[in-house]
Amino acid sequence: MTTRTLREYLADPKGDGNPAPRELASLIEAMSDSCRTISYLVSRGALADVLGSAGTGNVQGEEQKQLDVLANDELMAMAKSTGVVAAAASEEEDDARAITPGAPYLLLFDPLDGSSNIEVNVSIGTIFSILPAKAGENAFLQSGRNQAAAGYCVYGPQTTLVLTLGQGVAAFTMDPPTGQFVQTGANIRIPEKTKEFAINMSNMRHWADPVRAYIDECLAGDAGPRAKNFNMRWIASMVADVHRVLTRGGVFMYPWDKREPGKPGKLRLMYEANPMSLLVEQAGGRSFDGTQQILDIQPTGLHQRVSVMLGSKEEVERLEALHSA
Ligand code: P6P
Repeated sequence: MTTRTLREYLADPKGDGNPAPRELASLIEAMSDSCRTISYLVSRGALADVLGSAGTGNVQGEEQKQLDVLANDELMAMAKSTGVVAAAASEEEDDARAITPGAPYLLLFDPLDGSSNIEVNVSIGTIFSILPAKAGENAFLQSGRNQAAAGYCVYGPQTTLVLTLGQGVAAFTMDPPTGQFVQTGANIRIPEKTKEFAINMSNMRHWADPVRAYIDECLAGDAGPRAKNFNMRWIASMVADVHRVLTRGGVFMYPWDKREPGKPGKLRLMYEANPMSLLVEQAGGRSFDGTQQILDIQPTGLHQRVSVMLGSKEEVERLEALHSA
């Protein structure tokens, strides 16, 4: 693969000579600049005295880490600076913010997903979703299939931006000496078959029957109905777990469970499940909520939660079959 910067990629994402829409390209470049800034803050950790609690809570009722707030402020300032964001919504704020009236895009983000891992130096990340701007108070409530672009930046051993404009999935790794995002992945494909599942096993007794049946099949290994042994991973950082699935296959699950039966799941639809589902589908995988494909969900609330089962096509299809049995 010829080495291209993010800007060069956006000038010809499909390789057919057609550039990404100018305003979309400028928003994605600005997002990458913010990810570089957040990556630096994350990498300094205790040295920058940014670990620990901010002493505040968010709309989710979760304690905010200082880095959550700093990342959120960085992204909101970026949204305003671009001039192409009509309004922005964040996991960290109750309501969407009006930014630039008449601008073409809506920006949604989880500024620092997995923040419970911050103090223990485990990979975390920023997740973002870009929708076409619409008039009216429910402008954000568009299905995931409407996304103009989606992506995440994982802050791990490398800082890597993974992006889709709806024309395949590309990856860009930040080169520390220059801070430049250089393309390191093109037309990323998730292997249809896998031997790796990711779920928080401590919740097993609370799962719905089809989820329990699927995991039991995996645990039965080569003596069971799947006739192969499985491995398990759980980083408890969605960005890191999904990055692994995009990189080598697997299935990532945070399904509904009986602990809070009125809640559809833990993860949020608009700025976690939808962007991740677009990436996964664009890479040949599937993303299911127990009833339908996640990208087909018609949202009813900015912070609504959803049950998530996504990754390798064969595994998600097995889960779909068990849910319709
Ligand atoms: P648990 C991080 O807080 C997060 O929202 C996701 O990134 C992650 O997959 C999940 O929660 C982990 O949840 O219950 O295993 O701590």
